[in-house]
Amino acid sequence: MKKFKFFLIVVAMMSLSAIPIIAATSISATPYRITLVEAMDVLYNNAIGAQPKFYVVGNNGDLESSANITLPVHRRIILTIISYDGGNAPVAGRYAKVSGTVNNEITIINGTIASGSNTKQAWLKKVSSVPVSQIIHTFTIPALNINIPVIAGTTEIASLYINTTGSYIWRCETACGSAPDGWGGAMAASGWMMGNVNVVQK
Ligand SMILES: [Cu+2]
Repeated sequence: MKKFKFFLIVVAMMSLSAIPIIAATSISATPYRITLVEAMDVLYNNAIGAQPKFYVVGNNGDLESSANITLPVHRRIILTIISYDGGNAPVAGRYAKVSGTVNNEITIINGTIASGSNTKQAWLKKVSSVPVSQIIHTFTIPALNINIPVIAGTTEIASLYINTTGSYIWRCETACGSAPDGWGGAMAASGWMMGNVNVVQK
């Protein structure tokens, strides 16, 4: 009887210690997928009118606020950014370079907004920078050296890892907002062209 009890205790201890190892392995092996949608013509207020805005596609399929984005630490993140926008915005040249992603690259799928037979398509093209003249926004986390220039009307896919937990600011680095000089409105509003990224064990 005593031997049997000891056996049960050993089995219980083994199974308790094994659970976290199995769970950690299976979670980190699965990529974490997050989709951002960037749209223009979102009513900011009656004085300013429309402003551009980043949304997070929520788990129920709705467009949710980008004011607080949660990302996992030590896990492959597949970040998709879909822009429904046009034109470009003033930006410093250094933000044309992709950084903080695997190989400092993103995959661009041109043609989210089809403009007829003259639209030049670039399906599944990997790039490490884009022409400054094509940038409408950026998705930038300065403290983590993550920078993804966003081309209007384009879908972009980034693969990245973040290796430190914490709370960081994400922001757009183009002057895409309202006055003064394009840095007001959306550019100064959490959930529009800036917000927090919380990197957690997930
Ligand atoms: Cu912007």
